[in-house]
Amino acid sequence: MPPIKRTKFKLSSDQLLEMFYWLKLIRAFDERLSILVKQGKVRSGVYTGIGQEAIIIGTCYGLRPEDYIAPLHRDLGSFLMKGVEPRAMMSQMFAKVTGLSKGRDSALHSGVNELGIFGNTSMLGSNLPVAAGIALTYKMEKTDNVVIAYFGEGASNTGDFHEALNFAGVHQLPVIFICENNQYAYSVPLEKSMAIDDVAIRAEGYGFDGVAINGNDVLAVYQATQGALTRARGGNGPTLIECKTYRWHGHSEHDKAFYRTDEELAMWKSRDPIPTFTTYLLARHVLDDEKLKDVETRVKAAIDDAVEFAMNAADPDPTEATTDLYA
Ligand SMILES: Cc1ncc(C[n+]2csc(CCOP(=O)(O)OP(=O)(O)O)c2C)c(N)n1
Repeated sequence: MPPIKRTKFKLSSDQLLEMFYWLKLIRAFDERLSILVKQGKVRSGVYTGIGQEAIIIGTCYGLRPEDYIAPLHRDLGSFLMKGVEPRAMMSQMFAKVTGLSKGRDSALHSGVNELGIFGNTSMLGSNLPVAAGIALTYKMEKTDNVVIAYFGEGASNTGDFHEALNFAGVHQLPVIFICENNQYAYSVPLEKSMAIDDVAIRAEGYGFDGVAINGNDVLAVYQATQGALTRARGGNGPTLIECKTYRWHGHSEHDKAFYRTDEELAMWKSRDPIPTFTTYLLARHVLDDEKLKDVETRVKAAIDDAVEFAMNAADPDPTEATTDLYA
């Protein structure tokens, strides 16, 4: 088969390789974090998204700097794709002065306004009305920027979720709701928290489209997101995309996840987004052994550098604990 010039998704070989780099980088970032937690070196609570990375690549790839994202605790990779350097992100996990919040929070609640990243709070689902609010601003300012808001299937049972979708539907706002349906809300399996199979159908109740897709397929997520972006930028309102996926680790790194079976985990590991995308790229001659090695070398260098930098960075100065506060 000759090398492809462009896929049906209008992605060039270089762009596909770039997506592959992000996929490998985000997996490596979380895997290293998990090891650092076990070594007792990280001060933050750590919530990895290992197994769910395709959602981040497919939704963040090609976003504009002006587009806002409202990520979840599990979406550290979206910070990287939106432009946060691995050094700063790792420093954040080490609560160092070089981190996003200069060592002031538990790593999960930082945002970066200049990069279009809204810092989430611990109240799950509460980022969604804020995302709708940012989208309202974009509509009022008559820009064609878009907001991408992430939430778990657990959060889709909160009032905030329903208020946000209703408001976005009524006002036809440029927001894309991305459900990371990883089958469990902490230890609660899907069937014990919802009487329906698909979160996606909830969109219909608010007057816009919802679609359920394979969240472990980078290009399926990308394709669905591109359609939603086109609609949102064209003034045609919100979309809900439910990405079916699975988190390989516990809810957090301190959760051993005894509530699920080894067989279930093994089944989902067989749907790992990395080999799926690797096979696709190899079969189309976008990737070969040399390029694969190059990506892996660059990823390892970036993570090693970030860890080294963060570990050697300064702790926050206690006398500055109240600077940057405002009321
Ligand atoms: C409003 C709210 N209720 C309860 C909690 C406690 N809590 C923390 S994580 C979690 C599970 C979240 O599951 P889900 O929304 O599916 O996201 P996931 O962690 O699976 O990505 C819960 C219930 C919370 N943080 N916020």
